[in-house]
Amino acid sequence: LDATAMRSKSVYQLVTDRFARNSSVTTTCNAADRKYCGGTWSAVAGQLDYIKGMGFDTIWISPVVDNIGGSTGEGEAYHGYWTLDTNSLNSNFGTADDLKALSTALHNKGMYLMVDVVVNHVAATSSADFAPSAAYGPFSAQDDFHPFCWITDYTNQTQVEECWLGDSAVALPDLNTESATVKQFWNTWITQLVSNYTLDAVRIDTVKHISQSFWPDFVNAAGVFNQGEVLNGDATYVGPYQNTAKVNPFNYPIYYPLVRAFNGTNQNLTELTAMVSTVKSSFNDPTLLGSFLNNHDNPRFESAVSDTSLIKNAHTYPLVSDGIPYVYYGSEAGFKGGNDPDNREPLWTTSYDTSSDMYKFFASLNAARAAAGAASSSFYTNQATVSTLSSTALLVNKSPLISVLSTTGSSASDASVTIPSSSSGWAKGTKVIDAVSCNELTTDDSGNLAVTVSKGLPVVLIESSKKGGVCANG
Ligand code: ABC
Ligand code: CA
Repeated sequence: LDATAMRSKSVYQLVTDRFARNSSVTTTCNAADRKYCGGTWSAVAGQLDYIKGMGFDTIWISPVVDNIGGSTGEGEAYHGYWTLDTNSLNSNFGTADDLKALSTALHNKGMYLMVDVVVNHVAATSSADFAPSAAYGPFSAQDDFHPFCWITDYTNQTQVEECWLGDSAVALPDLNTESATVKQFWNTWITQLVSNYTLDAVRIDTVKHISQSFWPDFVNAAGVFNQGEVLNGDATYVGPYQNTAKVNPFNYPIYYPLVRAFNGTNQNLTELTAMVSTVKSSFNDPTLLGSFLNNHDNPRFESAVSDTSLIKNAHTYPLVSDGIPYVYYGSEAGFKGGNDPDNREPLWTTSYDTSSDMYKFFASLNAARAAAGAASSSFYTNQATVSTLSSTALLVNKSPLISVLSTTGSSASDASVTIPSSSSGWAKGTKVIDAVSCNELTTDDSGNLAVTVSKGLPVVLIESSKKGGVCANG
């Protein structure tokens, strides 16, 4: 997938070890134990209809390469980020043929595969006395690494790039990504990985821990769309990774204000609207950022918020605003795990229930997004306007999709807001449908639309004539 093709995709993020396993495996999986639970690529391939049924067309799977084995002070490498030999696959998840079969199975369903890649480091249970060996595959020379030092100050960019992540239990020896051999290796490696497994996109780990000058050649060698992790909430810090380094970051700058906007009733919305403006001025193209509410590194939103309407409003934002939406597995199942490792629960305990309220909710949002994209060729490239309609209602205008998000919560009495014709562009007597309630509304003689927010639920509107698969089942 190139950027143009990726814009219309909607991504489901999963941790391979936790999403699906062969039904003959019955051992208990406690996320808190930080152990392998038996998830595999072939089991993922067996549950693609569950993902597709929610309207997602792309999966991001956790890293696939060989990791350090055994147990450490921080458990096992079930998440896949503790690379040993990047030239081999992690056999806990299957074989090369299994991974190829997953890629093929996706493509046969009109779906796409994004694989997580770790370029910044390998892993070890030693730090100061770490000595690379042949077990590290291509990186067996001391020169392939930056000398040992811990990152202790995240505001010191030299440290962030050249010192090591991790701690004394599991160190992440930092690769010398300035070295010509290391650079050359990675560029060839990513070309081959994409080709061997027919990958459609890559998720790049720890982007800010490598010099910006490393990235343009690497993403060019990948040749497919990339979404990169620059874990920082400051848009002016993250922006240059897109503008100069050619990586498309996840939208961490929006993530923090988004969580704060909905993590209680009647929160102030101006931090979020202000950040939308800052993002617009900091990135060349905000419509290529990765939008998310949950992921594997942060406590699930549901760990702090139990109000079902606040949860739905917060989850709506990434799907109806700018950027490529990412939904973390388990959001559809009401998982509430907090910090890593609790946010990496096994999904098989839910029996892949497609009848839950949240499962259907994500299907409705994806249908609305797809309908908007089908109705207007500029839907994905035009930047949304985000403003407040009242102190508790946010208007997200990404024409032809117009949403009202509310912070009042599920116990609130009905509230009325008006979407003016001047922002919607709707003429008088236009019929629009709410993808969430499936209610149909009609604009008044001035083209304004009176919207009743019921039980604090989000309202996701599109003209009825453009509704496509929205509310196809009633
Ligand atoms: C293990 C244990 C954890 C334990 C941890 C210390 O060690 O499991 O319980 O807490 C992998 C595994 C993890 C594992 C780590 C380390 O390896 O998944 O389970 O944690 O062994 C990426 C991946 C992540 C992965 C790695 C390593 C990197 O998404 O899953 O972790 O390959 C930093 C990195 C970031 C990394 C993240 C986990 O750590 O930059 O790439 N994620 C500040 C710093 C950030 C820092 C963040 C969290 O804290 O600036 O650089 O991320 O430590 C905002 C600010 C931000 C600030 C946040 C907290 O607040 O703007 O700058 O981030 O307002
Ligand atoms: Ca580094």
